[in-house]
Amino acid sequence: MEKVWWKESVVYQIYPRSFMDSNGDGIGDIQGIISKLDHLKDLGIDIIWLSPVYKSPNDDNGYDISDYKDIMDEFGTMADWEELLAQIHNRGMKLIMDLVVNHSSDEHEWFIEAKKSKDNPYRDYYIWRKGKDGKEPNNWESCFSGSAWKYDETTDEYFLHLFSKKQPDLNWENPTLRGEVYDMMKWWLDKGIDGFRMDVINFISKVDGLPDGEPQEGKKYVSGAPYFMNGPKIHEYLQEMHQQALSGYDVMTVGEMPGVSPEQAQLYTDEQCKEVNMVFQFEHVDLDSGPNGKWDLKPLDLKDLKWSLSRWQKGLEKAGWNSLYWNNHDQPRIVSRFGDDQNYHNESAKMLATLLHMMKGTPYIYQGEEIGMTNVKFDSIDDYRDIEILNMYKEKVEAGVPVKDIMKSIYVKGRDNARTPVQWNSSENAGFTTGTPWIKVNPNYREINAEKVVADSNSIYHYYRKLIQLRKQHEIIVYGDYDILHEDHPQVFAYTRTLGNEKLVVVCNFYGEDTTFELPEDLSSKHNTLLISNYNVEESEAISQIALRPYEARVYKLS
Ligand code: TEU
Ligand code: CA
Repeated sequence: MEKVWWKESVVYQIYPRSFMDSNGDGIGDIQGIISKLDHLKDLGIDIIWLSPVYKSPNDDNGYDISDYKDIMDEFGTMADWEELLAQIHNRGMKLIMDLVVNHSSDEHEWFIEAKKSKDNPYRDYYIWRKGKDGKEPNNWESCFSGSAWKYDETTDEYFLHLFSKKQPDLNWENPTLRGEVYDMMKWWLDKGIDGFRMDVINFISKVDGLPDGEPQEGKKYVSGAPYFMNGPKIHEYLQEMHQQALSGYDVMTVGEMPGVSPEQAQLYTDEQCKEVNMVFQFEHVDLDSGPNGKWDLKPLDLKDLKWSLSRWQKGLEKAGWNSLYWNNHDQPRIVSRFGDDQNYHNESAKMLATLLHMMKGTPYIYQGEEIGMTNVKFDSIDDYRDIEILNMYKEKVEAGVPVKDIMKSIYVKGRDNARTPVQWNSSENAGFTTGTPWIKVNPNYREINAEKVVADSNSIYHYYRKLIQLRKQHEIIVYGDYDILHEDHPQVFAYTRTLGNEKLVVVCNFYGEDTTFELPEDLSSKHNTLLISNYNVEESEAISQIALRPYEARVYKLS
């Protein structure tokens, strides 16, 4: 397996709107980010992934782009962005930008033109169809509720939008559009960026004819996923993109790919295929959803998590590469989700960090994760901002679902859990802004904030720092092979890593009760060194039978 920098790096995701506000307008911005770069450098971060900062009407907080080559006014100017890049590079870190090209904003100049007439030169940049029997061209549901089609009066046709009405899908069948995208990518690469995170990039190739999705009892619109996820020309497009835009630059790429399997991920990330370096898969964050999608709440079964993470570790062992994440701007906070943010906040956050960071792949940390930020419960729907939440709420209220039940699903799964402002200190608004924040601060900021955890050597923050340092010190954490231990243990997630004669043993108690874990004789008989743990461990302790306290995690190196 080839050794490269992006396999040995740790990435930190910034969602600019919620990171740090420098001018008191309540909205995070680029100067705010610059003011906090030392926090990231001290943590040990190598690469920053910046969620979109381009011009946008913010229907989906920047994932609806109206100008790919300019900066959103609220975030600053291109000069601010250039300063950001320079300041990141000065600190020896790298910057990857978000590439959102499955769709643009409906306020992008291309779409404004495309709407004008059927023979406009930009018409074919988007996906237009005639209605069928006075209805939408097909029965696909938008990811943000309702039909995936919007009717346009001027030309009496519908356009496709897999996300919001203000995010029309781009037509990748059109070579001119593809060329524009590659030129735009090179324009940013020439500014010196270090790569891209590619938004829903496995949605860009749609099946010819856009067939109806499988009808479902009682549903007007249904998923069209089989006809746009990992579509027929996806590999062709990604290879073309690599060849025409990326090759020749020493950069990294990560493709966000809902619905991807390990087998497909291997094709996307195999170094021979020249598509992307790694993908974001969703299997492990879909395990607590029922058959009716993310709002259909279901408790996590540890067996499922072991099965899923293990098959991804093994699936990309020989070719390809994994990304490792618990959190991003679309996911609820992990300590609230798979940990216990009430009784074992510190212990469970550290256990989850250990479990993930000792695996094989490139780890991603989402802003606030390193200080143990939690989910939030706002009493009123008026305090929520996310379009996915607001559309779902409206649809369910109209369908007669009790508000109490809707709010419960928002508390558990809503994207705004991840989007409350970063809690920097215990001053008003958590030090995020001197004005009124665009979304309320989590009321627990006096207990949970960066200033506090940086000052406390036993904190979640210092634990993350140590995990990152260990990855730099031990090649086995980056390149060692993964194998699960005692797959059937009901309470413990344990595995080994192996590189040559070296072995690592990772043992994590996933629950708030004591338990014991028995190491196989061939491992327990070896000399062991404790690399990290979230509890005090006696040095003399034998490891044949490990007594684990609530959410206890330990990593041993054997020799
Ligand atoms: O998300 C794509 C995606 O898979 C979403 O359906 C996501 O899973 C959803 O938020 C689940 O609740 C990307 C971005 O990360 C997201 O923020 C954008 O809203 C979306 O694409 C459209 O650009
Ligand atoms: Ca601001």
